[in-house]
Amino acid sequence: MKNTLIATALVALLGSAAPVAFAQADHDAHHAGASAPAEASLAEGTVKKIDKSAGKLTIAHGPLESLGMPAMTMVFRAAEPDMLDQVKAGDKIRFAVERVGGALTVTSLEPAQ
Ligand SMILES: [Cu+2]
Repeated sequence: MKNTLIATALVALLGSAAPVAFAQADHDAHHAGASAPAEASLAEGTVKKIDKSAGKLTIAHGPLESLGMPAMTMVFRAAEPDMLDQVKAGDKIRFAVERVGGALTVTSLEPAQ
């Protein structure tokens, strides 16, 4: 009887510990960020300049956690030339940025409400 109780207690202990261990692993993977999916949270920014001939735009952006970048004003490549027709200097936007071939590239953007 005593052995049975100990065995039961062990099973209960292991049973409750396992999900915690898995949750911890997921948490760490999420923060590694190296392979963060494209739909990761959008950054916020204000368009400062559009350069259609170069296919680039300048954005004053907030902190970009996925890139470990503080708020700053900088130039991004536009993934699609059409994106540069959707915005103008002074527009507030929400945008996704990815490193494509070494260049920080805006892969999607939308007007901020
Ligand atoms: Cu930046």
